[in-house]
Amino acid sequence: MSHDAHAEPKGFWRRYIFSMDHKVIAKQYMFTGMFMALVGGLLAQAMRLHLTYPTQDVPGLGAVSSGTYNSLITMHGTIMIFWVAMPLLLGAFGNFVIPLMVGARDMAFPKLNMMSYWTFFLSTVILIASFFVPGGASPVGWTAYPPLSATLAYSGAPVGVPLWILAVALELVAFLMGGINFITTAINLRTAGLKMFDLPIIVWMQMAASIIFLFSVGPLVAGAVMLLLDRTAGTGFYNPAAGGDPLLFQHLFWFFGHPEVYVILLPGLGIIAEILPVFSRKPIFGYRTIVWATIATGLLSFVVWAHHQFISGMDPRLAAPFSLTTLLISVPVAITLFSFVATLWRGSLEFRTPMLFALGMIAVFLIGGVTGIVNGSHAADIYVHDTYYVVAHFHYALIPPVFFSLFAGLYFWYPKMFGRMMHEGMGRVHFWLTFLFVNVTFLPMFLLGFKGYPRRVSDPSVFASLGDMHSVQILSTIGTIGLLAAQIPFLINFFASMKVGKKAEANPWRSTTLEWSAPSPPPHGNWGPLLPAVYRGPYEYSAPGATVDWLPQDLAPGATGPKA
Ligand SMILES: [Cu+2]
Repeated sequence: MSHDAHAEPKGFWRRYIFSMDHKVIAKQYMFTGMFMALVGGLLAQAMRLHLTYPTQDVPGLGAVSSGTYNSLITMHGTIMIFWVAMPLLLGAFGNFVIPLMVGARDMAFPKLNMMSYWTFFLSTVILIASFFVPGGASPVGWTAYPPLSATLAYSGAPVGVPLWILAVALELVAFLMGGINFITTAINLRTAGLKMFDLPIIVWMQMAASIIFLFSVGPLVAGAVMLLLDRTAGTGFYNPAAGGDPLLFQHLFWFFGHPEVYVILLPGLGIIAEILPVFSRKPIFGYRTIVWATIATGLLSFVVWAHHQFISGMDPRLAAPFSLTTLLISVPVAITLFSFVATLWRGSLEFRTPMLFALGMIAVFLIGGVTGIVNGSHAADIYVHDTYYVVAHFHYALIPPVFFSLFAGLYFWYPKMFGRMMHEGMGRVHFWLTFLFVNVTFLPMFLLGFKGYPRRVSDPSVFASLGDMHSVQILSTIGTIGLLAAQIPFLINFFASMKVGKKAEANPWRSTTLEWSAPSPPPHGNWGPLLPAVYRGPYEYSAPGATVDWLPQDLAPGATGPKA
């Protein structure tokens, strides 16, 4: 029995809790990530309410001191990146689709996979616990820059900061274990006939994200250990008085931090790459170009990190080269986006909910991409660094892959995951409200940035001399309230459809990749006694001479088309 195959578990605990089945582990990551998205979203809501009415209590929280505000922003950023983006885009989608798309029975190391989730679960418990310890949760920002983070006298939170460091370290370990499984499964467990360049794009993107993560995490772990030593053992790695340098931590942090945004972006783009051909009934445009652009993005992501430090006191001679590499990295990403748009060209477009979120992702992400050029140019960055322009930019760059791709992927693979369809009408309401309120929330922040309003300041009214922007603050806060409310139809649809949704066929979207050849939902071990064999590329839609407009990868040669 090959090592990805394991016996069907008996009993509730082995079947649903300590499961080695990639499909169950995918759902565990998904539910945990969705819960943390709610936590992260409510923290953002509290921040917005406080920024709009700094002297008033926030419902459910009471008075918000500047210390509490610092904890709100720290935990919001930390949770959205490490406990929402990572578990949903990698943990859930990577786990669910990779073994099915390569024609395997499970991940290469099922036990390690189970351990990766439970390590992640432990890290989640520790992070949530840090809200309730004496001194409160960490207030040093998700970037945890010293000297604030290295000095108890400055930061306070005597328990919150070390717990934050421990939780993040465990989370990183969990995704290291997950990444090893993703890469090994995608390369070693491909079924007969499935060549590397027959792999669906999402598998390439998940692999690239896992490899980037593997190579970028080391320096951060070293940096965190030195931080903990400075904070608890009195070393001086980041203390100039002791011969150390706080800038060292910034380099170590961003050597991880910037590649991390591609660890999030690439799986998000991968989801879009799977959806566009299905709802355009056309092969993806430039399959190999997208694969090479992904590899180029991965390589370049390691040489741009100091664009976060243009005005940190770093040697100014470094600014121009890092500015150049930063502008360069937008090229392969743009190539991928243009290929996406070219896929739509002359297609027979179907605007089902997955497709709406896919198109919304491209539209909103473009704003994130284009506005990043200002930050990437070291001269222009002097004016916008640490202002709300940066906050607007990175939300426009991160919300599309994290939420628009997430929703696109959820509406798309829900039938395969749960064997039922989500409600299309509610899906459309969810899309249009989310699309509207994302823009109502974040577009006004560019205005605040142009006015010079700094980020991470608890009471913006101290900057009234920059111009009264209270109405802009109110507009942005209305946006966040609308954005949270817009998720209600989704949550109802998501949970209710599990019980009352229309029963799903094996291939409701008439798609060509392998997962749609398995039943909905797939049984333990995914396939019958025989594994599927692959005879063609992943996106053969509207092939000349075919009787129907889709040719599944496992359709034997000579067959003119699958059963309609
Ligand atoms: Cu960056």
